[in-house]
Amino acid sequence: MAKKKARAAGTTARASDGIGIALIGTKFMGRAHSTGWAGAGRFFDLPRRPRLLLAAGRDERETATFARRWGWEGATTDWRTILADDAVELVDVATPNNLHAEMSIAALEAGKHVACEKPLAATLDQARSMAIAAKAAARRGLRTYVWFNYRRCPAIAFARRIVREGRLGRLFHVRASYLQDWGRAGTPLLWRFDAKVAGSGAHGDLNAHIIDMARFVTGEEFSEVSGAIEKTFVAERDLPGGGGGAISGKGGARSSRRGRSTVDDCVLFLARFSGGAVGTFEATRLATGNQNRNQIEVNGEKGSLRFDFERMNELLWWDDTLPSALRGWSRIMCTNAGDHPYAAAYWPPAHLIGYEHGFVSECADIALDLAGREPVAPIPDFADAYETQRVLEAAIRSARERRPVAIREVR
Ligand code: NAI
Ligand code: SOE
Repeated sequence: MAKKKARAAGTTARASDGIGIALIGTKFMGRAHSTGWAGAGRFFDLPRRPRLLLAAGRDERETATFARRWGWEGATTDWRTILADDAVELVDVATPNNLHAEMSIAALEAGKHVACEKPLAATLDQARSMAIAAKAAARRGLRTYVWFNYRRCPAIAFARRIVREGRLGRLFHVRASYLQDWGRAGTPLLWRFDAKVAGSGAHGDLNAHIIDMARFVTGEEFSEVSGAIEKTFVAERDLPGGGGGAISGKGGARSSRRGRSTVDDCVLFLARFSGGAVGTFEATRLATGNQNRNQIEVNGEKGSLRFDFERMNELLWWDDTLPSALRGWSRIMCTNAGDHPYAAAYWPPAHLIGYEHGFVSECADIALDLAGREPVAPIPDFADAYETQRVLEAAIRSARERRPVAIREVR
């Protein structure tokens, strides 16, 4: 069935039908990206709308059901099928981290643009090979994108604008943490706890986001990482008995057997930035009571910014240039069309947006970029995400070798 459906999609598509997208991976991110591709052409005025051509998964019935429900024209259980389909212009990689390199490089070699999930790869070597392949493919006009979706929260894109306008002045501190608590002992040994598949635990999963956010908001690069701690608290977990793709393992049966977790539960580190600021970073899956608290605060000589994804529509702002009697944290609702990035595409002021809108905005930005137009906020390509991967690697070296690691050491 797989090959037949793929061919059918390929022979009927024309360029005017839209940007032909094929998705690999049909669970959490598969759903988020499907929402994004479908919503982009509705909320945004795009030169060419994405066309949801093919979804690739592993289980035939499940993938076909997913494709029908989430609006894909065809389904396949062999992701390589999509590489030969001329109607597919962009391959969207939403599979576990160890598959990103193989799938993305194959897609680039087949002449497709690629949008790959974060972290760029499970290992620095894989990430480097992706950056090299992307550079070669760029000479053939191919584009790469990485799904660091929090850049597309209006509050985060607005924070970047405020820093670029010089409203914070010289930057002193970046304080970032990504706190989750689903990694408690009762959670089974999902792929996220297997170093061969995930590369690392909370580190690549969550620090990757806040490293990217810090680079994006400040416009500065990391120059050194030090004082890192890598810790695994839950060394053994029940093996999943099949099913259950959610990060919590919900819905999955358990086996009575246990296996070893080979990843960190948390990684903390200190950082220095190219512009002179210093930073602290923390990623954990065991911050009991914090379910998805992705936070960043930046302190400068003229003011400060604070963001917490659990209140994603808001940016907190302290203006230190005001008379002292008037100073205080202002809560800016980042929903005003004309004032705040992306807001014009959605609802009237204070009619809030949610998690999925970050993906809609990212898909719209990709469509704009493919049409040669300026995205609302810059999208990281493989070269950019490789810089984030180097910082991840530096932190691990700092933790294991108990020393400061200059980013220039990590190539
Ligand atoms: P998941 O476990 O929910 O789904 C993974 C999907 O990949 C499943 O559909 C599975 O069948 C498929 N898959 C695995 N091996 C495959 C193969 N050989 N061929 C075809 N399909 C295959 O995982 P989730 O949460 O969707 O994560 C996927 C990626 O997205 C990871 O890299 C993760 O780090 C990233 N992610 C990013 C998020 C973000 O905020 N940008 C949020 C959640 C995940
Ligand atoms: C699980 O920790 C997870 O889904 C990550 O994989 C995502 O990148 C993060 O945005 C939300 O949490």
